[in-house]
Amino acid sequence: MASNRFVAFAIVAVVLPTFAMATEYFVGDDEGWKVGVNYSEWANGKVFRVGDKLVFKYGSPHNVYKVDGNGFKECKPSGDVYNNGNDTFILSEQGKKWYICGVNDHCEKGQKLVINVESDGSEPVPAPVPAPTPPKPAPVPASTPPPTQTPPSNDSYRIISSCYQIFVAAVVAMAVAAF
Ligand SMILES: [Cu+2]
Repeated sequence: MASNRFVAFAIVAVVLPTFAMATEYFVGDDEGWKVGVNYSEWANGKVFRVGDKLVFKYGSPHNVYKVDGNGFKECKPSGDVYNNGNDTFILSEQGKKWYICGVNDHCEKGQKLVINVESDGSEPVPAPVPAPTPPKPAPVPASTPPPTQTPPSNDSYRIISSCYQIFVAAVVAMAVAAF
């Protein structure tokens, strides 16, 4: 029946996006991570979600520090330095994330990135579940011919169960009687 197909579609439509959409973002795209790129502009309009990845690609003088809002504002590196030129950060929780280059005055010159990570869209937000359950193609009805027309055989039962049909039956009865 059409309703079954609709249900199948609805299930797929709801389940699919929740795990199939992890995105890998290359910071600065082809420009990579360097001085002279406007990373606010780069981030603008992008939607970062829990589970997505942020990849910093760069050449030798640069590095990456994941800092807090203050470190971002004041260009103060803190914590671990990442400097292998291909640093991947998995966005594991919601909220603002700040990244800066700690080399010389690169951060002051704009080599800094702030993003806002949003929920991954699934309702409860548990720790990332590593079990991708594939969307099962809900069984499409193979053998149910839709009996949309009221079969004449069990009218009596239906008439009892429906006031409207009682009314219709009464009208029919009167019509029959009138002839
Ligand atoms: Cu730098």
